[in-house]
Amino acid sequence: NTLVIATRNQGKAREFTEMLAPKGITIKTLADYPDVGAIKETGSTFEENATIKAKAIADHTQLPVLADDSGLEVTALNGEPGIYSARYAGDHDDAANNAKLLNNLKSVPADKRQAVFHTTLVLLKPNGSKLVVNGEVQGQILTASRGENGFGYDPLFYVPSKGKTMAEMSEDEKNAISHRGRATKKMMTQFDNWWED
Ligand code: ITT
Repeated sequence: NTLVIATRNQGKAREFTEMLAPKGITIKTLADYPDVGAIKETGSTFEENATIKAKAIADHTQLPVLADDSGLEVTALNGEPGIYSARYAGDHDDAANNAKLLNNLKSVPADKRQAVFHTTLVLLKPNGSKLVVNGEVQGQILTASRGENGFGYDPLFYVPSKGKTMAEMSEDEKNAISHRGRATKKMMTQFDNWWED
């Protein structure tokens, strides 16, 4: 009765653990599998990369797996950083990524700073049974960080309908409207079918 979340990102792990709590299943993450090496995300889409992560961990653990590939698509940057969001500034360093984003947008005015957060979730069993769902949320990139919660690009991602950045929201508020929250809600409606499959 165990689901492995194929992530090393503690922010993602925290959000999924909270959202999946009502399911009453045992959640593990890659923190429980320290012997798993780096997984090369060689795909060219969110779905390809989520599937690569899910397959590697389903093969390794022989357990059902949830993988998340996500990123920020900024209109004025032709959709960048997109699938490269984690390593935008080289290493996976949230502060450096945010600084690079602000720098690349420094001449872009307030009304041209639209962005989308995208998540693709892949559920995969060792027997090959697979479920794919997507979620998105629209926002704007601010010119300076606001808020202390969340992770990654959250302090720069302003959601007009809430009047807050993602980092100014509580975890429940973020999960209610975020790309990952929306994808997870869709996943939940099909989860039991997949789990029994
Ligand atoms: P795993 O592959 O181990 O899951 P990762 O952080 O490398 O962790 P991704 O390859 O999917 O994950 O990279 C997504 C990046 O996009 C992530 O590192 C953040 O910088 C950003 N991101 C994704 N979801 C986010 C969110 O809810 N809030 C802020 N930034 C987010």
